[in-house]
Amino acid sequence: MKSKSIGVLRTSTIVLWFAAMASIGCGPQQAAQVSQTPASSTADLMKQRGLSEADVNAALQTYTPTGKKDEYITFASGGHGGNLIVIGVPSMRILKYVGVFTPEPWQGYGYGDQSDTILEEGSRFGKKLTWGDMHHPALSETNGDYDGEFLFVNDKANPRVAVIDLHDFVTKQIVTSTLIQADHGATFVTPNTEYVVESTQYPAPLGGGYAPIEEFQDKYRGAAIFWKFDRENGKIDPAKSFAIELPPYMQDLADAGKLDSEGWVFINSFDTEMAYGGNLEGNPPLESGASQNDMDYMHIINLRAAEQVAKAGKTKKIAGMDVISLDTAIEEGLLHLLGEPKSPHGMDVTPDGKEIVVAGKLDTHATVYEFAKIKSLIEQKKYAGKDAFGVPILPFEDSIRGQVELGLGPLHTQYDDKGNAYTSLFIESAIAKWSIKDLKVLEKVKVHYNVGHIVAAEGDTVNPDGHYLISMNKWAIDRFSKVGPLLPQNFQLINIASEPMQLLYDMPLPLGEPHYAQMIKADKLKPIDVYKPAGYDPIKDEHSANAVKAKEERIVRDGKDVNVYMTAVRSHFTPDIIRVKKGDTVHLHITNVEQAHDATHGFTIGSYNVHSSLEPGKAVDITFVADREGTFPFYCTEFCSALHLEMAGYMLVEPG
Ligand code: K7E
Ligand code: CUA
Repeated sequence: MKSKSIGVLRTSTIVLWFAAMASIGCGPQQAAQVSQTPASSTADLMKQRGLSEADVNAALQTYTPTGKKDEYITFASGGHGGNLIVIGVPSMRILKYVGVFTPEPWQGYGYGDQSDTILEEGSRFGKKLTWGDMHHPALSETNGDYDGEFLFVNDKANPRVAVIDLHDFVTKQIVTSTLIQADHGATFVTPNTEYVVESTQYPAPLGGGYAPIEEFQDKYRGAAIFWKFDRENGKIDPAKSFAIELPPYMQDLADAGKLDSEGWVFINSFDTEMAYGGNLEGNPPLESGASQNDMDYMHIINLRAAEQVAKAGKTKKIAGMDVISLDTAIEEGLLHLLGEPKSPHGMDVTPDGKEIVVAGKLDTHATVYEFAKIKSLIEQKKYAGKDAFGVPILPFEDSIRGQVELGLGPLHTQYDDKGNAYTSLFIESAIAKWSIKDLKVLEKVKVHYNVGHIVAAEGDTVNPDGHYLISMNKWAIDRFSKVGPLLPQNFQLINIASEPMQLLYDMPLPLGEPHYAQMIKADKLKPIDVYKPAGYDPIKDEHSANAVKAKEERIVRDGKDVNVYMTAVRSHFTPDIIRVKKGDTVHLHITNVEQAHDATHGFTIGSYNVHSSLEPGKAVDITFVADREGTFPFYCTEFCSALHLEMAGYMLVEPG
């Protein structure tokens, strides 16, 4: 009782204190005199911790008391950590990691038959991959707004696209095509998620064969893959997907058109010089070879028309993929190029779909292109020339509305609800806020340090929310306590609704390099609490054929195969003794028969690398060979109940 009343008193005192601060604009000392007694505790706290009024103001904008939820959820890629990070905003609390390209033991992801199938289907050239370089998550959209149903994300290193179902936050599919050998313009979705775009970064012979690098211009190619998404099944349908062959430039970020520009896709590129390195062989290093030209090329793809051409079968099969050749793309008018200032990076269609903002790393401007102008130039066939492959180039001057000088190293742009754009300035370590209409910088805010992408609330939709923006900084340097030479990245939360913009919070992110993120209104997500009824296979997304009900537990031997039908419930596994012979293949079928919220169990057998997570209602299958005799305790790895330590058993492997 006593502590409760003190709590109430303290809260009201803080409120009073802030009211006093606001009304008379005074410092902490004077404020302490306004309210009566324990107000000094806030002032004292500020003094003790060396906090300014601005610090406390920022803290009050992010502090989230126990039991209160966040207004937004951010999905950040985990970079070369290969897994997805789910973060609440404004609290900046990490809510979950989702196993995607990298096995994730907590979720049992990659440690059971089902999730292993997913990692297996992400193999390339027969090699199973256990990591990925995750760059750009894309939430599924309906009419250009995030709908909270699915999330797609790419692996740049081993070009792949994963599908995560947001009804349970589980990776359901990984698709890959050996057509290409690295991606970057991925993933981006069309406004109704008909297609998930994945385009190349580094050109290579299509299909993955060898060709001398001296034949770069002839034999190396880029491509854009349009993965067809089947929302009913929650899966990409590779059979209905297709690709377009692109010139051997290094295609970079992409974006899908929306509203006025729906049905079109825009992809940046650099290295239109087609340099390929060779700095020990008498050539300039790749980086300088690729930075000779003053202009690189935006690739403009008419996706609607391309879809028709693919449907008409004007494709050839390469690596199992229907590919529209570069010649066909030119003939059918599917592909146009357009100059872009040197080494562009970000490619961001404005919320109204009317304009495209391109920021060039080596240029201090962002260039604003008008889609209507681009479209009319294409219709009039008004070209400035053709590239070495015969792709028509649209005239730069006739396609832009203007440029805005932003500062050093502009990269990525996001939008708010008031007609403003925000562009990250990598070299300057700042974010520039600018008016789209006036092409004028309104304000800059410093960030720490080397900002890459930025993400605004609902920032890639047709209706951005404004308010919050996260600066995804590559370097942390001196922002946190020292942890050795490998440092976390730093996410800085910024209030963009205030004037001036206000830096609110630093969040270290120690999992790979989160390149990009998307931020969705939390109430758009409707994930389930438990798998109902018990016995659900989350990967196949159906009731498991091997689900086990209480009282139906059993061990069935069939030759050297031993099937163990097991249930888990607080606080025992049934059966709790498994007897096998050395050399047997053990098939565990475990169902957590609980339906209580958060009643998760784990299951592990020591020294056998057997592990699983059993969320309420989940059924898993685990197969392994009992190749070593001995006595192996198994137990529950989640502290699920008072008798959790007793939730255990033995696997006895008799000598064969
Ligand atoms: Cu790191 Cu979008 Cu892959 Cu820019 S990308 S920073
Ligand atoms: Cu079940 Cu601990």
